[in-house]
Amino acid sequence: MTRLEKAIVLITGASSGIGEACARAFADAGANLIITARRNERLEQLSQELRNNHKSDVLAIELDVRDQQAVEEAIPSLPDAWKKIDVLVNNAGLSRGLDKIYEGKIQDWEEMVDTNVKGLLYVSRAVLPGMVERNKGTVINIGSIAGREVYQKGNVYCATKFAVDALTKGMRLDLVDTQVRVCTVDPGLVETEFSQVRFRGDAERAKKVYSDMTPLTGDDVAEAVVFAASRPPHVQCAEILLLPTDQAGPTMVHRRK
Ligand code: NDP
Ligand code: 8X3
Repeated sequence: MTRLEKAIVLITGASSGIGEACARAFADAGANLIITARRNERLEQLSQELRNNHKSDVLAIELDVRDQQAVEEAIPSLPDAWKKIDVLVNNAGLSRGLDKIYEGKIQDWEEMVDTNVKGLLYVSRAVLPGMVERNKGTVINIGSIAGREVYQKGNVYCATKFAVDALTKGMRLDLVDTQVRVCTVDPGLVETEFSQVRFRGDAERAKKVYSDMTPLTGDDVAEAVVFAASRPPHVQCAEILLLPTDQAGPTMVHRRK
């Protein structure tokens, strides 16, 4: 029996990378999962796998976190058995482009701000009142080392992750008189689809980001997320900065060639 046995865990962006790994790790810990993302066919595949390999109940919901109305409708219309969310993992996020700020594409900026900042806010606004009412719950925001230090051409992506850091701290302050806990897990380089999305499918350029070093995997991050969520109720794991051993800062990476 783990502390997460039968807990209801909602993960945004569970169709890939860190979110998908979190779904497996929480299922391993005996939790029931609400997995959300835009690519529904991937969610369905993951649901099948989790139901087959674990004892978890799984609810897959196609949800674009940028769509305020859809988020506002999705949470209250959860089936009764799924309404009492114990853990929210605000993971959905992306980067687009790596450009000097005076050459950046406005559309890329909009997409990052809408997803990483506004999407996190919409989901949190919909889920937190229930946690406050029950005086119980854990919110885990996936920040980044990019939310602690800015790197060249990272400008707007870094700004969105600095915003996640501010929102995490703001949530913790506003919830201090409740038993709701707020945590940020801030990874360094994790090899997922992140760089493919950033470089719009340029697989070669994406691969180079992790070349000649050993990056984190989604599973490494998921382990930290589950650790944070499974502390005893009086323990609030506020921040985890998780770096590859080969990394000491956003651009300080030891490459073996
Ligand atoms: P992936 O690209 O592998 O996964 C991103 C996930 O976010 C996908 O499941 C995607 O699902 C989802 N997503 C993107 N946009 C939306 C949207 N509008 N609505 C709902 N879901 C969305 O990347 P990672 O797993 O690496 O990224 C996960 C988080 O980790 C992000 O917040 C990222 O900023 C952060 N991070 C990543 C690091 C890395 O090096 N990889 C390091 C530090 C932090 P779909 O497209 O199906 O909607
Ligand atoms: C993702 C990590 O350094 O590629 O947040 O921006 S980095």
